[in-house]
Amino acid sequence: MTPPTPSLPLAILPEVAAALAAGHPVVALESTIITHGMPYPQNVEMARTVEADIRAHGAVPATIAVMGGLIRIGLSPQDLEALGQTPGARKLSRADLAACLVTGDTGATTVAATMICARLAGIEVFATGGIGGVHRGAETSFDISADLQELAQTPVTVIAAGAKTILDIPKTLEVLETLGVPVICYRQDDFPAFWARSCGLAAPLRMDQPAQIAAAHVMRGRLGLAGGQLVGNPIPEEAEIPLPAILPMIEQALSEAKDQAIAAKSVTPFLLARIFELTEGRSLKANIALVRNNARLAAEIAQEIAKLRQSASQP
Ligand code: PSU
Ligand code: MN
Repeated sequence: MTPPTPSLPLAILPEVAAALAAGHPVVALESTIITHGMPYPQNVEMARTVEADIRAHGAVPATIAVMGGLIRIGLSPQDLEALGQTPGARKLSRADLAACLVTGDTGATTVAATMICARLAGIEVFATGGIGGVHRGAETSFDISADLQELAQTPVTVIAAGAKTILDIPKTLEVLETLGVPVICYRQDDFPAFWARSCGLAAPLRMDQPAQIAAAHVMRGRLGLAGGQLVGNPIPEEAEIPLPAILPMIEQALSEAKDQAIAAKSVTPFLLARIFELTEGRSLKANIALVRNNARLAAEIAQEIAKLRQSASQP
């Protein structure tokens, strides 16, 4: 990995910088899930727990956000707490990142923006909950998350529990295929649907070993293929909310969003917050369990990539 250019507006936490310099495994984490995905204080608690999970599995966590005109790669406990309590934090995707750095606002990175920042810092693996995708009714609204395009152009492997059924999952998989993004399911054939372990559709690829996922990531680089990989890691069985239990709440949240003319960047946060209320917190518990599960797998993949990079650099 080449070290980041000094002129970049990056502030890398010393622990993360030391790990990157030594070629040790690092896992990036997004921050929109903290500011727009969960209520305070569970959001900060979740972020701390996930960081601890990554450490316990042999990697260094780097939560990413924009604060004070800098891309922060790794947040101190105080910064994490402050971010979790910033109600006006901006939601940053590819289109918003540069503007937020210039205005000095506090911004939370989505999957797309986190991938961009991770790459700038030299981090190759990123754990999250669910990715953005093609929204239901996209044929009229044109609402397709920038996360999908980012997966097609930025070389970071993203571990997620699939996509929420607030989205149109078949269309999301079609777009990923068109964009040439490898969608790899971990230890099962079906693409996971966030709260549920399966969406009823097979994913194009399946891998059962973190070392294989790591090797495929490195192979893509060797082939000069742009973009990353999406790994679908199903929610642990004991935390699963089966589709029939969650679907009525999703339908209700979607119809409220329509009635209230919620659009653009507000759609996903609105739906997440409503589903949390409608399930009386059950969705939040599941959400935390699946992010932790993804963090553990990401740490294993990051370790395998670090091993491959190390052996490649030996004479
Ligand atoms: N889906 C989830 N939880 C989330 C998000 C999506 O299940 O927290 C967040 C992520 O940060 C994702 C973003 O990158 O929402 C996608 O937003 P949009 O659909 O506006 O691109
Ligand atoms: Mn959108």
